[in-house]
Amino acid sequence: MAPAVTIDVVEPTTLPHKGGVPVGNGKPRVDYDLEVADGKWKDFSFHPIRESQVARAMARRYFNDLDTYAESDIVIVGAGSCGLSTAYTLAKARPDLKIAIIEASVSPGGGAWLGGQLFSAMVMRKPADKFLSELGIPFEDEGAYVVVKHAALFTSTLLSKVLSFPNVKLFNATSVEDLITRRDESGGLRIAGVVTNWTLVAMHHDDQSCMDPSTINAPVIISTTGHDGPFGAFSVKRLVSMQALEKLGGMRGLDMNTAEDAIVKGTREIVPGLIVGGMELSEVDGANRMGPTFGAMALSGVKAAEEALRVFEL
Ligand code: 48N
Repeated sequence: MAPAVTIDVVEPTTLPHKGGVPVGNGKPRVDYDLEVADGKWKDFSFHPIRESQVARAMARRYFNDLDTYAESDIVIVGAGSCGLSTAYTLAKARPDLKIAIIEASVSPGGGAWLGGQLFSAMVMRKPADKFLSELGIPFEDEGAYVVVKHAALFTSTLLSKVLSFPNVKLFNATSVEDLITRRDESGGLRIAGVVTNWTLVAMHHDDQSCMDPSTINAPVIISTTGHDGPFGAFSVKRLVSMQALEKLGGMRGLDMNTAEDAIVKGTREIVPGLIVGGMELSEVDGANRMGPTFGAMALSGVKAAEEALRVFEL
């Protein structure tokens, strides 16, 4: 078996132009010393492994996380731009809190991978540029608003920072199927956790035998599941079906100026233990939609985090 070859990065050597036309932006070509490069691959091999080591490395961590977060301090339902902004703000402010994010899709990020109508650039109206600066995300300043060159730059940067916090665990491809409820002494309803299942399981309850869910207990749930759709507005629709909310207001037509202020200022605890933010809130309040501008999602997330922190004020 070939000896494990330690991979040292071959420093690129700047070779003089070989008489060719300068490539790229006119800077000198940078070529690897191909002989050295070839040499390093000749005896290359990864460290040996047994397949079960990979299986155990994944399973041990996943089931340890399930055990750890079965009792969380805060559960965020939905890892779209609002949910991720909430998670970032909370995790940064309170590294002592255990924060579980439940995301139905395999890929978190919700609707924030593109700006609008599949265009790449993402618009945020000021003062949401302050959140971008906090994250170190570059943008073009257009006066009343700023533009991130690609929405994926915002979402991937935010997601990577959220996942880097040691007190945050993302359970993606996992759906919240229901809410855990309690009655207080006066008979009032309080939300006390979430009921979860793997999304592929949740999508097949009608064609398989009983596939019961699992649970996460938490004193605070922040629901940011987006506006109504196949998965959207989950928690507020469930509040109506359990008669904890009389009815939904239903999202109204597009009006950027009205919508973004209403969503940010309206982000709040809807019933004890359940805070709603982002576009899910538009379904409760009958707020307008804002279309392809995302500042309200970021700042609704900040506000949702602040509402949750009241519960944990030291
Ligand atoms: O991106 P969304 O849908 O929701 P928000 O509120 O974070 O951001 C909304 C924003 O993308 C817009 O809609 C923009 C501003 N346009 C407005 C307009 O006028 O058109 O993310 C929600 C996330 C998604 O990733 C879903 O997969 C997830 O929530 N989700 C769930 N996750 C777990 N359990 C559930 N039951 C569930 N339902 C939805």
